[in-house]
Amino acid sequence: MDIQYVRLEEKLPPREYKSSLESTWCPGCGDFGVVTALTRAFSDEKLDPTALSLVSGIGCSSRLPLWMNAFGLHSCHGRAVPAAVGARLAKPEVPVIVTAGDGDLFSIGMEHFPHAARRNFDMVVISMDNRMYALTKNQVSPTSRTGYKGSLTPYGNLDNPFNVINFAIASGATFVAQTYAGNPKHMTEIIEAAIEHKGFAFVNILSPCPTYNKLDTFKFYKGRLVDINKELGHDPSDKQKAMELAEHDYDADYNPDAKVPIGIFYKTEEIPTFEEKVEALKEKYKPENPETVWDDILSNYKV
Ligand SMILES: Cc1ncc(C[n+]2csc(CCOP(=O)(O)OP(=O)(O)O)c2C)c(N)n1
Ligand code: SF4
Repeated sequence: MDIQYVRLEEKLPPREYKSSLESTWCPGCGDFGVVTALTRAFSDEKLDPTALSLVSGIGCSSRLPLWMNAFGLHSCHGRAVPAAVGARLAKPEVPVIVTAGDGDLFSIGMEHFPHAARRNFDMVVISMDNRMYALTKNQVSPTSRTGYKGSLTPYGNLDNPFNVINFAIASGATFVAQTYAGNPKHMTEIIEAAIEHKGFAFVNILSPCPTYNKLDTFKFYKGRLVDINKELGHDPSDKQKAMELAEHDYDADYNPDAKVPIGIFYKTEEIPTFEEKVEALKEKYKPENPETVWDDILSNYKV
């Protein structure tokens, strides 16, 4: 069953998707780039600000819905994904975009991510990955590099970073991509592809925090990024290759010459979305046809 999003007849200019509130982010924060890319993508996709939901958790990055002109739910720390699932099920014709931090999604909110992914809800989950907790003033997150010095790890992080790309693929996400806050064109293309994808789309955006994170800076990413689709010809239907390519990101922790891959790692549209399955059930058991329900239920009890 094909569920279509509400779309405008004409494109709105990107600025129409921004709210009048003044941002409280620090000058130079990578997250500004994410706002720019989202407004461009919403404009290109002709999304209607009155039929668009942005859901976040808590963190610097999770403030994003405040700066946007759309419905926004600034929920609880770690609960962006389940709140977004509720929005999806209530109104399947309204696109839902989660924008949250790597801490929000992969520390306290970790248990929600794989279950939303495997159920293949048709939504976009964006991690604004600054590789630490910024709002609470610089603690390590699951994506922090080994050796990262945060306020509670003055001798350096002992943990190995978590590979969010491979986790998303292994969880059953049907679209998995990575992009970079310093490249608005690439970010916009990836966000548009994620919105157009039918199913659970995960986009990791490498978004530097110049105030606290002195390792994962714009300077660090400069010259390291490799577009796996355009430069390496990666075919996103190749799941095994996708997982191999994603490993390279994490070499960057140990090898100063390592490259950081961006692009669409994995994509399949062969798996139905949860919302499509619900619509099919509603159609099968619609009120005009009540005996179907009883036939099906009673058939389970036949001896
Ligand atoms: C239940 C709960 N636990 C802890 C906190 C404190 N807290 C607020 S934001 C945050 C981490 C934010 O990191 P991240 O999600 O990566 O976002 P960033 O600020 O880096 O953008 C924490 C631990 C909280 N607000 N609520
Ligand atoms: S502390 Fe870092 S992540 Fe938070 S607004 Fe400032 S630069 Fe951005």
